[in-house]
Amino acid sequence: MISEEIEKLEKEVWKDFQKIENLYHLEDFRIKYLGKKGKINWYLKQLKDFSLEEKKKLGSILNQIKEELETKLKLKEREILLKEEDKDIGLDLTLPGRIFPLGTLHPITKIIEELCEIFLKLGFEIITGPEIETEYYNFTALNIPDWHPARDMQATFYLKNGALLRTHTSPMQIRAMLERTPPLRIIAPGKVYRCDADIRHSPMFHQLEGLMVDKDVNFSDLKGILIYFAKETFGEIKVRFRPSYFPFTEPSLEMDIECVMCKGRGCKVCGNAGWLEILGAGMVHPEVFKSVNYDINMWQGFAFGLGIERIAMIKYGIDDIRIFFENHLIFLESFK
Ligand code: 2NL
Repeated sequence: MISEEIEKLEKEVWKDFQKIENLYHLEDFRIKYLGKKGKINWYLKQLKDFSLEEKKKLGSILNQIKEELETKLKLKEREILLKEEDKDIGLDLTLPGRIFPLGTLHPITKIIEELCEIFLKLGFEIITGPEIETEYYNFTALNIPDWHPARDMQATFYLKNGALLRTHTSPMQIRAMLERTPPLRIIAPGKVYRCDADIRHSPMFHQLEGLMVDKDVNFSDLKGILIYFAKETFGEIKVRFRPSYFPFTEPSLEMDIECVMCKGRGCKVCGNAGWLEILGAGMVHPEVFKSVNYDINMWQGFAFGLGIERIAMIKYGIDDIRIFFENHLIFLESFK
């Protein structure tokens, strides 16, 4: 008798329902009884051979079971999900926390922060300024003559209406001198641009410049500051000074550190010299002071400039500057 069979089915359904413990059981159960080819549908299909009266009676019993099951399954599913969530977030306090992927600061940003920190300790102040400049702030005020090769199209990116991308960080310091009155102790880090690209040059790179102006600053103060800076950056290391030339300083010098690779014996990195050039510096040229209206009989100053990528390459033994700008995650994450 089909009605007895349906009664049996109902009992079986509720007995089986009690056994559901997780989402897998629940899905198996749903397929077995409520699926297209499930048991309830199977009986519903059998009804086609019965009388209208029996079809109505048995059909409504089967549909009732179906409806009740659907609501109970929904409740059961919520109950299971809540239990699983408890397991996940609250109950097992010995589980390690979830790890979210975090980015890192770019190695160049890190070096800039480290270098700034050294000068902040010495009482310098960090300044910023525009990357789009005029010939006046980038060249003229720095005593770089009209005929100087640095002004050529091959070296400088010119924009419309006489604007250009700054080729060094010095224009920030010119602006700071015009805005302020001495004494002055400033550090200007930032992006600079030059028409140049190979394993040692990138069209965009970073510099950091420093400037101190006061009534009684001399070449020894400059050397003292630079030696302190080299020790803070590279640890106990030999340094040497060489005379040099820049249009904006007089006298000018360059500082070398003993080659970190070969310890002065000579290698590929230092071109067998045993020394690596790390910065240029000098006493601010009187022509520069004149262009910012500082009285050259009252004020003296020193300035220095260095390439951030160069410092980072020496520090981390990197031989191709382009790696800093190619965004390989393996490279970037190695600085975590
Ligand atoms: C280098 C050399 C240098 C300066 C930058 C400077 C700035 C002002 C006045 C005078 Cl406003 N001088 N800056 C001075 C000497 C050297 O940079 O090799 N940089 C990568």
